[in-house]
Amino acid sequence: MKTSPFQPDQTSLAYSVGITLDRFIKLKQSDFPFASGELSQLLRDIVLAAKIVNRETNRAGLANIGGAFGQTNVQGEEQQKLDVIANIRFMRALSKGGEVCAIVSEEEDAVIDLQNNSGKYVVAIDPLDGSSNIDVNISIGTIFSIYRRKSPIGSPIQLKDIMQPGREQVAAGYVLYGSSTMLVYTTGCGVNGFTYENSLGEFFLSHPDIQAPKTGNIYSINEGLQLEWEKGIAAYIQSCKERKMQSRYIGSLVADFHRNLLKGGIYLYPATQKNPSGKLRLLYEANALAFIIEQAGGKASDGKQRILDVQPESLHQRTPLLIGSAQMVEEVEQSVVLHSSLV
Ligand code: P6P
Repeated sequence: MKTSPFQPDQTSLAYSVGITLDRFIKLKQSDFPFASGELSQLLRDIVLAAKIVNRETNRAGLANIGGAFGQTNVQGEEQQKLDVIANIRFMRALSKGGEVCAIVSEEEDAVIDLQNNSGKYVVAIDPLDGSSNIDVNISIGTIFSIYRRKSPIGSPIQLKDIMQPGREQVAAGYVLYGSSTMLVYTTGCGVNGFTYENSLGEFFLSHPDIQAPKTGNIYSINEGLQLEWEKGIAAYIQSCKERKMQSRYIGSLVADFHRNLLKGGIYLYPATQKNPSGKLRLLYEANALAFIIEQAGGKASDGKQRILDVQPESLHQRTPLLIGSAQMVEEVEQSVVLHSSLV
């Protein structure tokens, strides 16, 4: 159908290039009939911090802010300087923005209670995932989830505000600091991607209405851990090899996830001897990507159940993660069930 010159085809580059993220957030606010603008403002606060972290990431090598910070985080992982900087930037933006009452961060042991009696939202965030890749200039990312608090506004933060299953998210997204910097997010009405134009300091809509291919030809897993996989995972990966699929593993979750989201594929981080509950974190890694992939038509599972249905029991809880094209996730789930029944 020919579009009128005054109604540009929304997939055209001309259309998308003109839309900044800020304008898009405003336009999409109408998706929420009772929206009063707080969620929009919260998204803008996150975007501001992302722009600052992007700048810091781009200059890490020159400004001697790459490399190790000399301390370990609550996970016992060696903190990189950029980890610490990114955490500070997001904490500051969310605190000053005024829309958030509590934050769960990979870099913080406990919940950060912002003592903000008017804050309606809780944010779970991995400020800089994959930061061990900084020194070798491999893409890294920020991952965030946004929840509405459950307890009354103004009352003390309660466990039920923090320990919400992923299906309760009102928004989720990631920033990929790569060959270009992108921000991809959902508020439950589809998934849209924005590319940062450094010279203008703006994100522009570049990937409207992202749809995950139903299947794909890429599998992403750390093959060095093959001897530790359960039989169902090993059998599935063997079948990928027999079908001559492509093995692509960057070792940076956001980068691997983003490629598979756009091209079709599956990322797997199953339970291993070192990480019997999986390596990745439920609250601030798996849940956000699971919300995004489902909104794009894909799937996310821990091998037994939908990631978004997992009831969190602890802040830094780990989970096995099988995420990507729907048919591929279904296949590996079937393989896990089949082989566990054969035990
Ligand atoms: P491994 C980075 O440390 C991370 O959390 C993810 O970004 C990445 O996908 C995974 O761990 C890599 O883990 O054990 O394969 O090095």
